[in-house]
Amino acid sequence: MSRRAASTPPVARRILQGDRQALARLITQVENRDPAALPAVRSLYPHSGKATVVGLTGPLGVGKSSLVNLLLGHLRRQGRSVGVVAVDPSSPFSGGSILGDRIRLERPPGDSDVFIRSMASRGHAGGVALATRETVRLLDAFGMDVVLVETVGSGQSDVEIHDVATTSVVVVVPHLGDEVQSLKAGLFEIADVFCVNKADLPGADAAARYLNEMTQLGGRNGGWRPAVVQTSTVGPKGIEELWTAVARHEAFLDSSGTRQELDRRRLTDEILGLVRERVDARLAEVFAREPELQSFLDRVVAREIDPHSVADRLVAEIRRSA
Ligand SMILES: Nc1nc2c(ncn2[C@@H]2O[C@H](COP(=O)(O)OP(=O)(O)OP(=O)(O)O)[C@@H](O)[C@H]2O)c(=O)[nH]1
Ligand SMILES: [Mg+2]
Repeated sequence: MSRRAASTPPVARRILQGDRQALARLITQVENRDPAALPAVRSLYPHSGKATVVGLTGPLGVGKSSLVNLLLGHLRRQGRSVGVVAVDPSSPFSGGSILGDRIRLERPPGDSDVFIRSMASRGHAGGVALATRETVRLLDAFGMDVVLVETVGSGQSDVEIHDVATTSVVVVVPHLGDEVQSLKAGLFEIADVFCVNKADLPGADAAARYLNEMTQLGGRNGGWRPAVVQTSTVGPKGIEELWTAVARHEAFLDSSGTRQELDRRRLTDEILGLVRERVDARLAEVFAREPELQSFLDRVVAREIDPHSVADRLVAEIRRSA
């Protein structure tokens, strides 16, 4: 047994052997930010980086879960294993159905090549991005060919999905009224594929035309012009085209060398974020602990000395204690 294998935590070994319960438990630990998860999470990292990670984001009720459901069926018919992560859904996936919405996921019972997970973002301030990223990575390491991630596109979560997904699909519906605002607020920039869902309703052609015009204007990094597809989950229609658009973007990532570039940029951000977290915690600890710094703070409050002086002292103190 190699040294690395010998040092692999048993949980990680079980996950690599396909133990779904071990996977589910580790994801729960990650969600709870339990430090006990770290050794397994770290040792699984080298097994990640193989999955196609597709983010589906967009305003409430546009049909993201319905599309995930149909994509899941499409991919399973192609024999691919699929992980599903739904972040803060109003209609959470659970046990093969989407609660509150009665949408059955297209999955034969006991299908071991599908793993579905809902995660709440509420009460996890700042931790959603981290938990989502790690969960996707664990499903990737577990061996899923494709991971589908559903997020509601509002504010911060848009950025998160772009940080996690290799292809970001922005879902909209024919009547673009409110969505145009959301698109302006950031969804437009992250789209690799636009999906005009509910194309069974009037106005889908006009919406697709509008989006196509918009994508012609934008000079995007890397030279990819977002694809625009129309789908309907009643019928259904356009699911294969949606997947083809995703696959085309994935192929572009490889042929253009963008995949590696993106990976490097994201991992840089991740590493800097991790360092920042640690440095922040350490700074707060030293500042609270050192009576001298606290007395300096009193003098800053009294306007006797300025904040810069104390910042210099704090940096010096950190250096000394390191
Ligand atoms: N007419 C029509 N209705 C659809 C279509 N796709 C989804 N719906 C309906 O739209 C509603 C919302 O669908 P979901 O799949 O739950 O949408 P969602 O974007 O996941 O919703 P949230 O997770 O709550 O943001 C449901 O009532 C669906 O039946 C479609 O293609 N055409
Ligand atoms: Mg949903």
